[in-house]
Amino acid sequence: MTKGLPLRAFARVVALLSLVAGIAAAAACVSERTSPIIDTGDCVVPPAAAGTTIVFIKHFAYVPATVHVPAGGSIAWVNCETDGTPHTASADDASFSSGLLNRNDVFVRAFPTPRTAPYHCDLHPFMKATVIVD
Ligand SMILES: [Cu+2]
Repeated sequence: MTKGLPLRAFARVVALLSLVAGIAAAAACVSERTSPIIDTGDCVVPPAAAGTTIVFIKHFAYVPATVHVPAGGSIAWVNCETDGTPHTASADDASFSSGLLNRNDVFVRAFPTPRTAPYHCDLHPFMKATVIVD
């Protein structure tokens, strides 16, 4: 008779644990969906940027100004200007160019081999930064 109670208690603990696990999994799922909201200016990073190194474009600057990426990795540039100012990310040697990026637009580029790639904004030539592929 006394055996039944601990078993029931155990079952209740297991049920509670799986409920907690379920809530945690659901929360992780939600946070994955909402994590694209970046606190610096509420910039939205779209799914295309998943798994990349991100460079934000904000206040007429690339952040970070010098970005390192391992060979074979990709960089995603995201325009985070709250006033909608468009920018580009254009290699000084013309090996890549994003074209016009409006707010929340993303440009993803893979960098297969080690190199140093200075780049700039076609619209604002004072905006300069560098990609270093390690
Ligand atoms: Cu610009």
